[in-house]
Amino acid sequence: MRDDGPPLDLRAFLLREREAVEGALERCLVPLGDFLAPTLAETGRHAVMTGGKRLRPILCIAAYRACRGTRRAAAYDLAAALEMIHAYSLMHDDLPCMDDADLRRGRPTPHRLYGEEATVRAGLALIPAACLQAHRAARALGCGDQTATAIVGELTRAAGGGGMVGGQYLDLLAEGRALEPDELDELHRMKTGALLTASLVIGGLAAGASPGELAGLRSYGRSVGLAFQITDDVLDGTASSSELGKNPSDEQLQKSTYVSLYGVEAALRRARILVDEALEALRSAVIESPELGALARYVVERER
Ligand code: GRG
Repeated sequence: MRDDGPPLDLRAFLLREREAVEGALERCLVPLGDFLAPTLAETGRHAVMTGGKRLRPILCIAAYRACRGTRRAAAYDLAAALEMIHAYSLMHDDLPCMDDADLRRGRPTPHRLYGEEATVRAGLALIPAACLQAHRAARALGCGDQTATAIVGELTRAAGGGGMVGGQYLDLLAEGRALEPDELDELHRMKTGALLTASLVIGGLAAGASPGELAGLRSYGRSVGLAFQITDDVLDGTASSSELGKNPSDEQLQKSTYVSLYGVEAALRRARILVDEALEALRSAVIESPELGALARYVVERER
């Protein structure tokens, strides 16, 4: 990867991308209102539209561009599907039977506002809605049937038992128990890393990336995904719930974290090494993308 062009104004880039992603999310919520009762549609809207960094769709868009995708505006409709899956995962993660959280992104969690039943149902409705959205958007971007199917397959595998759901299951089993480093890596590669990686691969698939480029994006995602989680643990362990806009903390939930395992300094060192590995993965695959370069660094430098 060449990183010697004009420096990217990351702040402006993120603001612009978030705005475009949110426009696409608004479009995605329209069909949801057609088949969900008004309270459920409102619960889903709260979960999808209440802030957040929008990192997964932004990674998807950056990968699409890095692999010479040209239909930039339409690509946001594809990227939005990743945020719909992410939104469902957060609303269910916060339920009393999981993390029992009151606060997310500085706002009351969906079940505190709309109740558990509405939160479970609206969250579940987002899963097929995201798959449909991904398929429709891929076709609208000009992807053939095979590629559109591969994109939906990538999304569902990342969200399923071998990815996010499997990682969450390991996480719930691990509460109150000290995990070994390899176990913690495996848990987070599934719980957090799988969807982040899928975001990149989906962007690449939609742009018609070569097998080498797809492998490079996958490898970048694997490293960035873990670096992201390590930083998440450091922020969780060092910032207050009002600074982070969420509660309870991992410590309160008696979870093993990269901070409890390595301490803050060593955890951050490992995150930086992973970022270097992510950048090296781009270089090896000859993917030139100042955006993906800046996003890898952002993942460990962010403050929330
Ligand atoms: C039934 C076992 C079972 C699972 C259901 C609930 C669930 C599936 C999965 C939850 C997995 C989960 C919460 C993953 C996300 C981890 C994470 C680091 C979230 C924070 O992401 P950010 O920082 O959030 O990107 P924002 O707020 O910026 O969008």
